[in-house]
Amino acid sequence: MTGSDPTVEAIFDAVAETAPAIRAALPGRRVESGTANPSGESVMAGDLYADELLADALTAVDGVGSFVSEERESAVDAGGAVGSGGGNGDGDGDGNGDDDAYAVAIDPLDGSSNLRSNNAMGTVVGVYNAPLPATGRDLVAAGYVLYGPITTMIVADESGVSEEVIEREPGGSDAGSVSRSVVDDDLTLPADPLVYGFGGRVPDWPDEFTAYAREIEDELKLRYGGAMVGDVNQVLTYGGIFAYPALVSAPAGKLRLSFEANPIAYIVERAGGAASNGDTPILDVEPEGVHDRVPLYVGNEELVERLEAALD
Ligand code: AHM
Ligand code: MG
Repeated sequence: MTGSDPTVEAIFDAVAETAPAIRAALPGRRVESGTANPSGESVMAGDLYADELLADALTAVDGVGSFVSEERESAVDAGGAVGSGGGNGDGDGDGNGDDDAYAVAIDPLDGSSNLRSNNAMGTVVGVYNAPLPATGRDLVAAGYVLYGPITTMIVADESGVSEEVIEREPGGSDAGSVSRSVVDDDLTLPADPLVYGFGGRVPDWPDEFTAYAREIEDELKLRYGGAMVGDVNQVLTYGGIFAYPALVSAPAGKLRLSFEANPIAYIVERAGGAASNGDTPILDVEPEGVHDRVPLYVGNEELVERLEAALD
């Protein structure tokens, strides 16, 4: 359940309605497609299929001006100028800015390398009130679908964070037969953190991060599944910290600012936590390009602050 913006609501309806179709299509799409994405990574058949379904569903939403995807070099123009006015796409041209539309940024299948091993993955969504590249402060809402044993969707806007269960109605097969049931309408990070998950190979971690990790290992329980959405969902559920750090071989880390780090930072900040690139809140990081990467440290505020101090 989100606040009162009908365009944002329609965007999350479209994502929820697409989720069962994406899930149903995965068994036959666990192989590499033979192509690479703009970040130079090998793309699975499931990535391409999810990207196509989401592009079709989201460009059809009134008030969506552009669709930008981790899997595409450039934005898909959905009609309507993306700006700072409110995203209702009403086209009335009255000059009050409410003709402006939103840019929707998508990671269609986050953690898709987990397709082979049949582990969790997800779809990440950022709704920006500015053309991309933009900072995370231009987000008006963000969310993710988690394809775990059940399909859930985390939705955040200025009113807070909620968790929904996404289900296809019995016997239903079309998009209109998908239900969204709110199971928690005020998701907040537990005060006593329990879990951590850090990506990358340990020998590739900078020494300062390794020292921090050694402390955290004594305090928290390791939970790392190889899909950011799954690992962040554990942090939202149990409290803790997730990181895909700066690496010696890759100082910008692995995750993409526009499609992964910003939406997750928006959600976790709204849930009472913090997200940093090591010295700056993720939402304040100025992008140079849509496919920029960024180190991501996200979770309970106290743990992220300690990490920033350790890297200082
Ligand atoms: P993807 O969106 O191409 O799947 O890549 C991002 C994923 C994240 O979900 C996850 O945190 C990270 O890559 C895992 O990387 P690694 O396999 O190096 O642990
Ligand atoms: Mg991803």
